[in-house]
Amino acid sequence: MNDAIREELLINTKKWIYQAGDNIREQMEQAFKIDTKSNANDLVTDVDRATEQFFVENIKANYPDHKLIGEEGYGDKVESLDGIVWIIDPIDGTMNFVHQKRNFAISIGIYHDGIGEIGLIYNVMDDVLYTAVKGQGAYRNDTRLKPLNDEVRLETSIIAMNSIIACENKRINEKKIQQLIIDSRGTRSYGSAALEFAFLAEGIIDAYLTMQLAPWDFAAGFILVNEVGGITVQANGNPIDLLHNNTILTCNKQIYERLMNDYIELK
Ligand code: 2AM
Ligand code: CA
Ligand code: CA
Ligand code: CA
Repeated sequence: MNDAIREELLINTKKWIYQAGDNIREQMEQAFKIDTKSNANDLVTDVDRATEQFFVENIKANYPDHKLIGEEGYGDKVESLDGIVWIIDPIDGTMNFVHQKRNFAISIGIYHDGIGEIGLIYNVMDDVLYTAVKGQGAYRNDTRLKPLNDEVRLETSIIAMNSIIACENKRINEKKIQQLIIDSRGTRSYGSAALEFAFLAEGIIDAYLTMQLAPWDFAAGFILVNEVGGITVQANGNPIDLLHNNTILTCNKQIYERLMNDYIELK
């Protein structure tokens, strides 16, 4: 992808994200419909759907040859990462959107032949836009993010995780996760994977571990974290797969080996 195309994509995507943010804030003031998906706690609203449709319409009108994967299904059936592929989560953190009216984000990753080119995560209620362009660094609004702190140790780290993985389960050794909770400085659970990636890139947390994310949850965050020198893998250490659900560990490189060797043991 050449610089001019990348620049134009970035400008348009930022514009649409800010418009979508305005729309979401407006729709929040009115009654909106809440449905459930895979289970009673898996929520989706009319605002999720309308926001994804807004992006699909704009992208298709401007870039008819681009492909689009979106959580709510208004995109294409994408089976390969050839060409330009947009991976969109219209509202990441729908439970927060419904219950808290804050702590949710729009997440957009743009890939070219499988390479992450542009990642945008917009914290809608805080009006904070995280931006990353491959090889050009990452930003929080207009402020460039620093490379991740190379002095951090596990003992001084804040680890984000879904607390359910510390309970008895079939997938990960929960005893070692309990030890991680004890050994690290503290743990957090923000309820928006995109924001957890963004907070890692910002350096306000040091790792995020979770047992199931979909491509739209991590497509933008992966690019953002890359640009500040962080590492993102599946929890078994394999490279992430942008076409399927993944376990995810994204972290500061300084604590990667410790986390892998001492705390993360998949069953
Ligand atoms: P969502 O709000 O877009 O659904 C909550 O811990 C995080 O996990 C959110 O980013 C949420 O995204 C995501 N999430 C919720 N249910 C999920 C599922 N069944 N598979 C993968 N990710 C999920
Ligand atoms: Ca969802
Ligand atoms: Ca999501
Ligand atoms: Ca979502």
